[in-house]
Amino acid sequence: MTVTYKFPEGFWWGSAASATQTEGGTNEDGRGKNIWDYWYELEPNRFFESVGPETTSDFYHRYREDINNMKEIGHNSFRLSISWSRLIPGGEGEVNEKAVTFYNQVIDELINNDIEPFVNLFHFDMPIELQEKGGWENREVVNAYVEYARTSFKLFGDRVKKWFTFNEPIVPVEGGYLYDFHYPNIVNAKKAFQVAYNTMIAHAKAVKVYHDNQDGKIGIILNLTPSYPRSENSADLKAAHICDLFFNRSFLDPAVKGEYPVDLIHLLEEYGQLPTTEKGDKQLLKNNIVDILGVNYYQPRRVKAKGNLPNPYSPFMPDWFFDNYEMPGRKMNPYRGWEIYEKGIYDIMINLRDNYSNIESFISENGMGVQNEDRFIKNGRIEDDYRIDFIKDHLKWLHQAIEEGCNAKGYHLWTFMDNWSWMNAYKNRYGFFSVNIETKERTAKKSASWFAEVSKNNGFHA
Ligand code: BGP
Repeated sequence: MTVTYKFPEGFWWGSAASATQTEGGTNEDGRGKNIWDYWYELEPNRFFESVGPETTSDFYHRYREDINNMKEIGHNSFRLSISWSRLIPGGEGEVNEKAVTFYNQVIDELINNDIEPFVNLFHFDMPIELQEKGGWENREVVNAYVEYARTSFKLFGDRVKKWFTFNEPIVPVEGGYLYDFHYPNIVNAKKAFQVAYNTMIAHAKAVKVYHDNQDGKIGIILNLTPSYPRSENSADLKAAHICDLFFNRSFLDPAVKGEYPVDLIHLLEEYGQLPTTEKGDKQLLKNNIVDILGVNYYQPRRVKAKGNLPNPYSPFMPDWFFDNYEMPGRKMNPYRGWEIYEKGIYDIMINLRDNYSNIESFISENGMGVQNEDRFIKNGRIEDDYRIDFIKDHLKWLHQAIEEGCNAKGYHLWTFMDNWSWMNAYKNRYGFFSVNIETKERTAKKSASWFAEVSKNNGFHA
């Protein structure tokens, strides 16, 4: 039986990308360096096939062609990020006029093609000079970020009406301060919590500046990974609850409710891990909640109770409270090593409906990175049926959530065209369009034309 999945009027169809992963042009027009440029100089071997971020997909020069392609495949919205170190080289001080011209052109080109720009301010890309001052550990950097946000709102806020302060702010915490996959590669939980906390303060201050001066919407983009316990046993349930506190609610609660979960505060207190705070912070968080929430969803988190007690002499880690659980029979994306669990998208939305005042939200990233996609070329095009199925299966659950009253307004794929995936560089490809990394030529995959139809019909049959 064929079922029709029709989405609400005005549903946002599009995709998301980030500056460091797509722009290239890193040494042009006065752009400053960020932590990725620097880390690559330091340790190129840590990046897949030693490919760095200098040119990536060359959006800096080819954005007109790309925006035209977006239009072709039915985008009515697109998320980009501003590169802080391009707009304000060094992170503080003078604005780079060439960068203003570039982002103005991109924003205008999108609008002229009826594609609404959603603009994110920070996508893992700390200017290196500010990292040298301690990055998010340092409240001076928080102030610099707020000035950067203020400048961006002033420059582009007349045309951009959806802003996001951060993309996945937990990831620089995990990568840079717990699990060694982002610069500065520190492993220190206490610092990690300070970084997370200060990021949240930066966020709330930027929200305040926005609400005081502008009339659009401002939000944050969080990667919500539902934590599923192995069983209903209380020890497994506790492990899942703690994971949820650390990895989801540490940002979700302050962003949407304006306060941290009490359980999280107690746990950090008990282990002497509470971050340093300043007078007025609590009120700042309370008064500056988001208007809109972007949800990135790739994979669930499955956990079980700890099998062995952690070594009491080892430094504190969140992992003291849970073990990862490999569910037998789980469906995997083997290239990325991530489980595919479509229903997770529905569970997140129901949680937002029931526990987070059904805040306006959308799927701001979802997607499937696949290695060596050239093996699927037929008649010059990558036949990525696996990606079409992946999107369809997630959209079905999103549709179900909307039917049940969830306030989900759109779906953005990660990503528009193949891009530079941090340490994985160009290993796994995610785009509707493939990119030849030598010639930079773009070619539509099968999913691109499928998506054009979905957008045109505001839904699909399956
Ligand atoms: C998200 C990030 C993106 C993107 C995506 C895919 O966490 O917001 O920047 O990279 O994941 O992950 P990866 O590129 O690591 O495969």
